[in-house]
Amino acid sequence: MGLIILSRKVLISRPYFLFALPWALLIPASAVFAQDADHSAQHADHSAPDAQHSGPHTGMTDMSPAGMFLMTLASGTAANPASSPMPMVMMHFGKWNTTFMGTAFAVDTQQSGPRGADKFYAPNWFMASAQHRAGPKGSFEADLMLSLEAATVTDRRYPLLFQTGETAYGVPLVDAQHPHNFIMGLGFHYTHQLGDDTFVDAYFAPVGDPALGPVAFPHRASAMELPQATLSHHWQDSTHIANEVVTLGISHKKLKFEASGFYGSEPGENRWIIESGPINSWSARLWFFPNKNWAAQVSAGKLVRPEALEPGDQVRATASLHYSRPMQGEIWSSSLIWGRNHSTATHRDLNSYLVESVVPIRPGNFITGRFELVDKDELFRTQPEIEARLDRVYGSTFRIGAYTIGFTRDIQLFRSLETGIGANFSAYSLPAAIQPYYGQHPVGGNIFIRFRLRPSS
Ligand SMILES: [Cu+2]
Repeated sequence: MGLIILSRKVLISRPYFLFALPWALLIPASAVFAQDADHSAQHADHSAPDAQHSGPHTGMTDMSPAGMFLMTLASGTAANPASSPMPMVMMHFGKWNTTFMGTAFAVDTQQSGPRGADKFYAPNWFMASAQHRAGPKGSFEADLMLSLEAATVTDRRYPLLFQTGETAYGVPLVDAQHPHNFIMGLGFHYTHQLGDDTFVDAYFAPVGDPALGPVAFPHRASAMELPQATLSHHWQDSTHIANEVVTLGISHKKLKFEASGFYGSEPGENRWIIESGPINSWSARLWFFPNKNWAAQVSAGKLVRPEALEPGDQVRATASLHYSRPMQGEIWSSSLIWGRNHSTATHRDLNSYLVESVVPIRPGNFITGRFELVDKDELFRTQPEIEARLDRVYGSTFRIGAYTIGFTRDIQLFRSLETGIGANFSAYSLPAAIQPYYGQHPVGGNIFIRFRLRPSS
């Protein structure tokens, strides 16, 4: 299976119309915003090239400290380092400050070996927020995040060797990643400034991101140039789409503590609906922001029955460290993440470790990498005889290493979209016991186009 992208077969068989869907969302929106250039649009990284003052807030109207506090959030109540890029378009309507962000990739992936596959797919998300003062010390914000992956990732999956988590057509996904829900987020924040450096915030989200784990990979600064999911997703940040999320937080100076209650089940296969259930799961997270370049968190949570087809609950613990700083007129961003799941059904503790970075070597030229070690015990879930035999000779859990290196180059195709073309390549390490099923040296590759809403400057 070579990386032959433009063969005749590929051109005929691939559903290129899928390109159109995320664009259909992004292009008209960005065209509208581009006309509004005068009073909108600051780019967090470019608006503060000297990095001495604080980023994306200029150009906003009537923005209180509580409002600025809310502006720093990337997904739910999780935050990238303050100096991370936040490519958002800002507009104001009366007393409302609104922001718009969007990213879409069109990807051709090829994965080697007996369990590999290839596919054309398009991960994407689009987010809008509207913020309003609420009293002299408070601010209210509503967030809506949408994804069309349920349409642009056909067959309820895209191939990704060694990936596990959730189901497709009633069968656990193995060597494949699920699409995200149409309504990825629908949440409401209220933040109140108690003192000079003290804020309390409340977040309620029928669909949202509880206080557990780092910023999820689709929104993480260090993962911006990698379209594919992390193998650690269900160890670290898979709760970014959860239902009935209630989070209360308090921050003082460089520390922030948050606690959440939420419905623990992962999204079902119907990605178009909003699910609901009892608030049966909880999490807590402590953040430390030593300065604008660093963010660190530790968090833990209990997820009641997260997987539809697996008995038992999960106790998840995560810790992560994130660093961003200006470089080459862009931003260099890195993350170091650990996540562990304890299953109450199997009593196994499974660990995951991730290092990830995107380095601008020149303006508009990014080298990116991601290295992961993940303990997987679900790779043979759909093949019980093989699973039982491996369990006798080797054990239940296989430590997989994934080593990805990639490059993206910005090309200027559209005035209102940051367009880039890129590629990445992954090699894997795996125990000898499972090499008969994956090959000795499984590899994967992706070639992609990336579109991101460009703030007009
Ligand atoms: Cu996800």
